[in-house]
Amino acid sequence: MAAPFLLTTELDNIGIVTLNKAHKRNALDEDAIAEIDEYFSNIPEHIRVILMKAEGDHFCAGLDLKEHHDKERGAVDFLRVCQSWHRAFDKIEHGGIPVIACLQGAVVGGGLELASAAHIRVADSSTFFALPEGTRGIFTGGGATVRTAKIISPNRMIELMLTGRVLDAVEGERLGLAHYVCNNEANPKTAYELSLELAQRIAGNALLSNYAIVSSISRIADMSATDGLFAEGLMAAVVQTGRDVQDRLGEFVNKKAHKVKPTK
Ligand code: 1HE
Repeated sequence: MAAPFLLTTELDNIGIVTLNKAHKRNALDEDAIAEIDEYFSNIPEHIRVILMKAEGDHFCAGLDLKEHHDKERGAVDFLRVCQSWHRAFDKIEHGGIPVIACLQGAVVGGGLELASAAHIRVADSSTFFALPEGTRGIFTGGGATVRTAKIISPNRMIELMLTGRVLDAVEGERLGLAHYVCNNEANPKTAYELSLELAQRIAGNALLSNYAIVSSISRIADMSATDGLFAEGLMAAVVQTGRDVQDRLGEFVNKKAHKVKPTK
């Protein structure tokens, strides 16, 4: 039997998911997508945050081009493949649990689509981003036209795809593809260390606040302003029913809570 594509483990209430096909640069074949779908469909109830990382020097080389070549998929076959990616990545983005992607090396094609479904992207300084589909005679099919375009703007995505240009970690951060770049002078931590630190901090937030943040903001961005404001009010009202709201507010009122301070 083939080794699983995903290794999964837990650190307290943090789920750690590792792409585990380094010899193929973690390229995504049909089985890999099915495993991602399966994990994100069945997140254990005690898991508060998920950290998604990858074995080897590269996060993910995108669609398994060998499988795609060998299967000689027709239009309907590939439409189905794309829909299976959409379903799996939707579960990452809209599963209600914050997902942090810890990146290194290639984050390209479908690898960038996968990273774009995460809520936070922490990049090692070795990270590079590209959408080489145009140069391979294919097109994005794992959600980049929706998610990556939302992050960097549709026009920037058009330019990246037409030219096949490769962005380094710092250029990626400037466009929003990474929220943090690590392993450099400004931030000497490894991407994993910082990802874990962020995961632990986020796990300490109220469960319902995290749910609202990852479930409503990107959806509200797709709504009209009127609908969005209504949805925001509803979401806030639901979050308000959380068990620890009064405790957390009480800590502030009683001067026991941290203050919001500038970091420098
Ligand atoms: C692969 C794949 C892959 C590597 N599918 N097998 N994605 C791309 O166009 C990226 C294609 N890959 C690369 O450009 C490079 O492999 C990397 C920059 C990621 C890494 O380079 P390197 O020198 O470290 O590794 P390598 O020698 O190129 O690859 C090692 C092995 O992984 C090799 O197989 P081997 O049998 O010769 O050992 C490669 O063939 C294999 N490999 N990448 C299959 N992608 C739903 S639509 C989504 C659209 C897309 O994602 S398009 C794909 C874009």
